[in-house]
Amino acid sequence: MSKTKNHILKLLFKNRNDYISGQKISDEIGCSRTAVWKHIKELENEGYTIASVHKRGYKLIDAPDQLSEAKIYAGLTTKTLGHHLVYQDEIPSTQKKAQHLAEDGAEEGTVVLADEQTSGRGRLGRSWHSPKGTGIWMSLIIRPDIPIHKAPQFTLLTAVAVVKAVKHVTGLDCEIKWPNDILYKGKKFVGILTELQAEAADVKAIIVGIGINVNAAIDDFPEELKDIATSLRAEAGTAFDRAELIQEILKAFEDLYKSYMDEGFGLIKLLWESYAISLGRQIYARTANGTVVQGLAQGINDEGVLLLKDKDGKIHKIYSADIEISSQ
Ligand code: BT5
Repeated sequence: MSKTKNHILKLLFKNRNDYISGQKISDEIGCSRTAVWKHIKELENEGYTIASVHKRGYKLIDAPDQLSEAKIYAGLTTKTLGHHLVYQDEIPSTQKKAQHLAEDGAEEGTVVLADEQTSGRGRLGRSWHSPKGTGIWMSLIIRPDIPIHKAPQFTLLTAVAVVKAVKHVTGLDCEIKWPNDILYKGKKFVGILTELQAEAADVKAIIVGIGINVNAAIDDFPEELKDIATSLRAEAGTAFDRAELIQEILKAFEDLYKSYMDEGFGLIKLLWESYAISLGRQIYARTANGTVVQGLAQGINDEGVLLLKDKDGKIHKIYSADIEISSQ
């Protein structure tokens, strides 16, 4: 979207409850009223409903579920998170872009968001299906002053933020599967990827990638995902406004992040445990080197590490793994 059109859209969102005159828009932006009118027509062609009344001006009535910086800013209630927003219609991976931006010194709270990813990534080099127009693909850059061994706690913090936001926007109660999946009735619709930039033992930046299937139809999923994945629309039977969900996630994340920095991991641990499906169940944990540990999931410790008790009563600390929940 052109800069001028984006600016006009921002003004329309900002004045959503009122008319804004063509003259005022053209004064603020520094273009002619004819140019304003031309851009308004273009926005209407893109699916925006804009009332236009003689002598009063323009008023935004309805916006399509099309992501844009303007739409996200308009309802953002955070203090800083997302105020620096990098939005692209198409990108290889928001995570990769955020990594580069963080290396170049991007400020804390920067968010990278895209409507489509052409090489979305999961953990361990896996791919993440990120089609156009139906999901949330975003990466947050934060710079907490913490030692690196605490960074995995941010995967859990993020999961709690997403569960809360999903409940708020859709009413659905979903569950967390350690460490980074959010499921609804056993099917995955959210993946979280937490990556780290460090200097010696300290965190320089944490890049939190969040992928959410919002309005995708199951039929459109690739074959290998049809049985294991779902979307919010498929579960609720109705489509959701992605911008609203993004705004809620950023708010929930910012609040939990503040609680974390002020008071530590305690509250997040409690909330996480209340949403977790794996606790008290028999688990198989397969680590990256292929070792499998089987045991009863006891809980997480203060660092967010999963504790498994094997049949001999020995407690294993699982730092990173794929887990499978036994049906017994
Ligand atoms: C994850 O990895 O679940 C982390 C996914 C993070 C994606 C976000 S999107 C924004 C940011 N930019 C990126 O490039 N990535 C992040 P993992 O636990 O390794 O799970 C990957 C597995 O999930 C795949 O091997 C598939 O089986 C499955 N999968 C792939 N796409 C999926 C989708 N859209 N919905 C549900 N499951 C999916």
